[in-house]
Amino acid sequence: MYTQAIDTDPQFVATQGAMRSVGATHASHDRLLASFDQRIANDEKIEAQDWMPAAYRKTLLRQISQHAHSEVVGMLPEGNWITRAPSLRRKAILLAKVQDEGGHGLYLYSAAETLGSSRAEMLDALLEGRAKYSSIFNYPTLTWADVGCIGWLVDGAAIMNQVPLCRCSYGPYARAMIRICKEESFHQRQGFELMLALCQGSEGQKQMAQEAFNRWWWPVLMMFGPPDADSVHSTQTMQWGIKRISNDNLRQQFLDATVPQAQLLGLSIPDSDLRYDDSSGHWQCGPIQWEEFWRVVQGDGPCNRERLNTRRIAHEEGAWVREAAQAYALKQAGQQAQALG
Ligand code: BYC
Repeated sequence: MYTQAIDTDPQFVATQGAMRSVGATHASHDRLLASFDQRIANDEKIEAQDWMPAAYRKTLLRQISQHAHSEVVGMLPEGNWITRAPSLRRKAILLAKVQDEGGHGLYLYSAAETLGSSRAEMLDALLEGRAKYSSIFNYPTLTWADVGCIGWLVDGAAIMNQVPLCRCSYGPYARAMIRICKEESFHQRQGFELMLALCQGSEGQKQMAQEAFNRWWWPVLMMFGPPDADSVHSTQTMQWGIKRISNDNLRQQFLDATVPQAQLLGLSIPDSDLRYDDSSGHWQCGPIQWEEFWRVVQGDGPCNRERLNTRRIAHEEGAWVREAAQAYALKQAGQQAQALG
């Protein structure tokens, strides 16, 4: 449980109570909103017990729960390779990485819970197809090189997107992101190292690396979200200090960092329009197929059905664990109550 949840300002409780019982007057709402806006302008952190506009709460809940779902669904493409990792060392690394992703899901569900939604409600939204998760996890991992590409490219993209989230205006989300980013950094390095080993290996290994790279390159560029002009949430979330850097700017940062890495690996980038623009000092990619992105986001990617189905089965098969944990917690609470008389 977050400690700030018990550190509640009595004046806030009184204000909330009054607003609930007699209905918020416009004046009191305007005062609260002005104070919230001022805190955002001052770059202060908003905490779970603080007043916040309903729309701020809603968009955070949407983004953090989607992020949590992405971490948990993101365990599946790589999880498929744990039994087939080519050495004990690779298996140990992959196990640790996939376990980290599960941990990220837990921190993020906990951060989202501070906004007033239960984990069961969030999971229902995922399993019933009402909540999104990252488009990238709807692509298959056909060979061992796909595991390298996920680490190098997907986690590399995740770091670009998530480091600015450590400065997010909502405290519990920002703090969760600090540890997540440290772990993502290790994930990215192990992916690059895996790709380096393949690219320095036999002709067959090099070919495997190139083919996997060809599959992941475009979906990873899409992962940053639609172009800024089509991003429905960016303007507001940037005003609120949730999103600090726009989708297109993050995509550009990723491109500039990753093209030289691909060149170092000796991989050819599957984009005949890719060029370095001397005047801006940036790499420019060819047109992104946004129809493919929206198709995947709307549930019609190569693995959408498989991923959700696997999560549904895991949820059903895990029911006994949840029931046992609840029964144990109830028993403990009963024993404690008895001991206190
Ligand atoms: N996939 O207005 P926009 C990881 C949706 S986990 C699916 O720009 P926003 C990892 C968007 O939700 C990586 N949907 O949205 C884990 C919105 O639809 P709704 C996950 C997408 O929120 C395991 C609509 O398109 N990272 O790295 O301002 C192993 C319009 O978009 C996507 C996070 O979740 C997408 N790619 O910006 C390895 C980070 N992009 O909700 C690695 C936190 C957009 O209105 N999230 N949509 O129905 C964010 O930073 C932002 O939510 C996004 C999107 C940049 C993703």
